[in-house]
Amino acid sequence: MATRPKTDAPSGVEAIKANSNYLRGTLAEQLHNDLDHFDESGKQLLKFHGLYQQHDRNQRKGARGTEKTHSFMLRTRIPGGLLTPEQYLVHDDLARRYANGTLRVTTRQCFQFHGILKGDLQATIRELNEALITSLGACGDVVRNVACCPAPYQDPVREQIQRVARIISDHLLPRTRAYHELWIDGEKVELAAPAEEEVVEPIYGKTYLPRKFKIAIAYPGDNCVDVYTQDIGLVAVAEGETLLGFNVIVGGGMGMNHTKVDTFPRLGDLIGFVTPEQVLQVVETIVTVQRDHGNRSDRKHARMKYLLHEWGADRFRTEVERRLGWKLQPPAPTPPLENKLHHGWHAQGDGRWFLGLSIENGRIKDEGALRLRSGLRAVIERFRPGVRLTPNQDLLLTDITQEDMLAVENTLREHGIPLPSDLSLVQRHSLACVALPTCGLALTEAERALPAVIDALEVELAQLGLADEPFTVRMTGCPNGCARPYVADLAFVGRSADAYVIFVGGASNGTRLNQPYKDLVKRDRLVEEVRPLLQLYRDRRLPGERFGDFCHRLGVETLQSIIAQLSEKETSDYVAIDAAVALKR
Ligand code: SRM
Ligand code: SF4
Repeated sequence: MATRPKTDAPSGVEAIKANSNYLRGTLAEQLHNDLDHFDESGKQLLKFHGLYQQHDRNQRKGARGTEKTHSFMLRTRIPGGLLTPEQYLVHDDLARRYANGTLRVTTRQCFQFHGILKGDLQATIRELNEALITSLGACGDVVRNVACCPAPYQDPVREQIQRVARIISDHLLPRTRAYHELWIDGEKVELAAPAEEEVVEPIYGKTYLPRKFKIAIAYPGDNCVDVYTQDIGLVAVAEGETLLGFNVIVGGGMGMNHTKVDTFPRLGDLIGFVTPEQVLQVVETIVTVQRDHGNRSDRKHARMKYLLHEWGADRFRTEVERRLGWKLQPPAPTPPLENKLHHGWHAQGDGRWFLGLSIENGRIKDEGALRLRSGLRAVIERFRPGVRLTPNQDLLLTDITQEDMLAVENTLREHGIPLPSDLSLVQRHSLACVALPTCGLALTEAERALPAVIDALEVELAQLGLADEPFTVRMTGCPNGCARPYVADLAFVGRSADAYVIFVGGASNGTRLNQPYKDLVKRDRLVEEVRPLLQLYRDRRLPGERFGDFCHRLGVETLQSIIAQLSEKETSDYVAIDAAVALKR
């Protein structure tokens, strides 16, 4: 696969950034006019402030010819997903007062509000700022929220990597005063790096980065952050309680387009090892390589993964080392990775406990008997636990004393909130992106569709005796890959009008991409199409083999031909296919 050649003409977004006077543009004027929305260049600049201009796509269908009503998605930036109880409660309050009454945990450990009206933006952001929460750089062509394993075990290595996540995130925040001028009237926010007198943006420059840029840190052996899917993935290397440093992985990314073969998901390349003292300098240097060499003319090829694809890891490493003036050490050995959910009760190691809750597709809301938002609020108001958001769209309640454990459980149950042990493994290991009705890029449903698909899968898995087999199931409403579907054991990726591509063969621990198995499958046939694969897996897997590993071992073509043979014969007699399976051992 070749990436498209660069042309010299910068994309339209580059001009908007260049002419914006460091993310100001005419946002201040537009914020106070009578319209419910911003113009095109305003829309682009708002992203850097953590805002997306949206409209309810459900309503558009019913109201052809009438003017769209605009509202805004606001994403807060929460390095490593760590929040105080007070910060959680501020989010909860604002969701009720200014947004649509829900909070959305994202796959990068942030919160999103949906449905904020233009007139309420300033008040919302100002109140977040008072709680020391920023939305600056949560979206836009900059380094986004830095993800990191959030589990609160009392372990100096975990504490250090969580600190490193915050340091990197804060260091790479845009330094323009535009955010504060616009939303907070010039007041100071403690999280922001100090403004530079001579150079407004010493790292980014006037045009920031060619595209969004993502960084995540994995704890040794724990890949809950999907470290290979990031622009920069750092895998902590430790000896006992000492953090030795990080293996550095570069050039991962998920986004693609179904019809453009020169766009593709990619896993990052391991290029070396750095010590804790070196890590910030190395990360900043990698960011500057992408700043200077990333494609600024074609936004479909502007992510750093395409630079890695074009240059190869050796040339990329050489350029990083040239800028550093010294060489990266060779990668250090690390334990095998696993995607840990951190669900259920765990002793923290300091006499207190944390409870990992499974939040279905990250949406915190009250609906029917499941009063998730009210229940979480009740627990957090009464017991004041720390709150940590996970990259699996879940939530950990931390620092709970042994005496309070039962009362916390009871409060949750009174609000109809299940504990992870009440849920099926397949539900707990599933993720869906937001998609309709708010995402402007969605081709199909995801968050609203996956629960019914999981219900049907649960029935199949129980019938097949596979209910205790953990595997990851991810659904997205388009191929951009916001729920990182291309590393899942099984994924459903939105294609067009209620039809999906089924992908199989990823690794649950995020170290291998899956492959398209079947195209254009209608939502109500997804589980039916997967059933024969699950049956084959049950009957012909190796001991301990995971579903994704099994599909990968056989390969998509073999799977397709086996399933075709089975359905032609309308029998589950495996004699004809066993030779093919045996060949793949
Ligand atoms: Fe994403 C765009 C939601 C994580 C790849 N993503 C969008 C937008 C902003 C739609 C848009 O551009 O108009 C979505 C907003 C929908 C809405 O209504 O809320 C959106 N992305 C999300 C979230 C909320 C999904 C979720 O359900 O949790 C995640 C927010 C993360 C955060 O807190 O920062 C989210 N997006 C991701 C991830 C996963 C990750 O970062 O670990 C990816 C794949 C990794 C990657 O970046 O390669 C991802 N989002 C994209 C892309 C494809 C980028 C590309 O390289 O092609 C787009 C489209 C784009 O940028 O043009 C996109
Ligand atoms: Fe929207 Fe596509 Fe991302 Fe889902 S994967 S949130 S549909 S951009």
